[in-house]
Amino acid sequence: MYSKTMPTGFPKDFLWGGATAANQVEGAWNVDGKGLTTAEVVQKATDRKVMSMNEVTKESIQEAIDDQSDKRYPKRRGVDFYHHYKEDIKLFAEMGFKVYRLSIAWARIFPKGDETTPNEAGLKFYDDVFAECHKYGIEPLITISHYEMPLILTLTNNGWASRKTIADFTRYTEVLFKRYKGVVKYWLTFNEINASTWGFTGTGAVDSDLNVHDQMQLRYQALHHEFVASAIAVKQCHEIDPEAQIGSMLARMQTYANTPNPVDVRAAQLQDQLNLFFTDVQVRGEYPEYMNRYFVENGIELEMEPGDEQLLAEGKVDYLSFSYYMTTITSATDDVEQASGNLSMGGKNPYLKSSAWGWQIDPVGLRITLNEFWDRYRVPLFVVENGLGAEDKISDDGKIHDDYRIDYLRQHIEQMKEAVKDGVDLMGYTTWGCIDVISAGTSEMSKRYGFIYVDQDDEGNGSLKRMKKDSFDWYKKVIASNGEDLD
Ligand code: BGP
Repeated sequence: MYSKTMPTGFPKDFLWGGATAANQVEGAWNVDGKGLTTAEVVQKATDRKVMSMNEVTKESIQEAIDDQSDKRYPKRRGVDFYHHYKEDIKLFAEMGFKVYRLSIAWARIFPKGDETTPNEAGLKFYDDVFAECHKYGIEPLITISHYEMPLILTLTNNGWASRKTIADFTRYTEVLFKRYKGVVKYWLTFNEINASTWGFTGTGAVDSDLNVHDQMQLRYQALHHEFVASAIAVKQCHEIDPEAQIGSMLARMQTYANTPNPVDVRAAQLQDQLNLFFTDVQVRGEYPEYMNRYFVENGIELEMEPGDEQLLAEGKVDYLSFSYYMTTITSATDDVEQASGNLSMGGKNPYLKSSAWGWQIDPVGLRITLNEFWDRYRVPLFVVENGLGAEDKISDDGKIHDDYRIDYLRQHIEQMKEAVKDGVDLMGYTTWGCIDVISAGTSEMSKRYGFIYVDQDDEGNGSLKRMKKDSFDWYKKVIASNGEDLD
């Protein structure tokens, strides 16, 4: 008699919560010893459909260094979580969060990136934040580098382009694992590590003066340094705090073939491989063969040192986390109308609606991705970003009726539950931007994701007052029912 049964819902210890990132939420960009970061030299986009997060030059960086205001650099102000964290975490607790994903600003701990002793005021701030989380039984899930690094590492090493940055990063991670041993149970090394193929925000390297080939050569070399740094961090974490779990984090770019024509299906398979390359390295511990062909055909020659491959094999992550927002279409020919999406372009899907920023909404795609990841990697999975960016308006009754966000989240939670019934080992779900934050791609405030509205506009005007949206009480119900009551 086959005794295995089908799960009927989320596991009882499912980690419900929400996510933010230091560079988008904290503000306090120049207090308590913190150094300037790469996120704080990026300006707000002039067109909301065009990402500004990678648009930097050596000149624009110098201009930003000389500018001591936050007027043109919204990520310097965030939503002032630095001074509001007790109020914000209390609100997360009111929703019933089991986990809160946040990132540590590397430049609060090592303001210049190359110091040998950390900045105590920075460590103390996160001591206090984690204590506030534990006060409510909320587990912190920490992203060690979320789209930022000390700017000095760009100026001296050109970010991850230089192998020297590995030592700076692993000195930082060792301090974190020792300081927060027994306090932080869940770690992630790099946010959306595949974003390094898109440029500055992932690599911390200025490559605007290079041609496309040289840009990709630099970015894949930078990625190799990040892979090695991540593997060393995984080993450090296992040695310093064996009770903790450390994962990788990918921006999932689920794509479909434009037609059943096998050439389109093959084109989509290659696009999928180019997205899974990162998780293949960090979960399986080695470079996949299909990348050998890709590197040869694109003239990319990676420099590796003896021992690097051994390190990758020893530094495999414990779980795989990812962001999921949208899906795209891939065609072998380029006659497909392009859609705009989370940091990357792709074809338009006639079966899907899009957000106001052109992101194609595809809940079933999340079930597809979860099944594919579980089949491929056999490690626990964690959806650490999912949400709908929208221009929330305060209605005449003074409330924010974000039914559109409830619908988006409900549909994605339904598909996660289907994936759990399919047998996928899913650890948890942290919605992106559980409180309104500055957008990563465009540095807008008006692209809101939160259950909690923050009174601030794109120019930084506002009281920063926090206000519950309709989705706040809805999500509270979802968590209280462990994902059963989604109405
Ligand atoms: C992901 C980032 C998050 C978050 C999210 C939404 O790429 O990891 O930091 O910002 O995208 O993107 P955006 O803020 O551009 O709408």
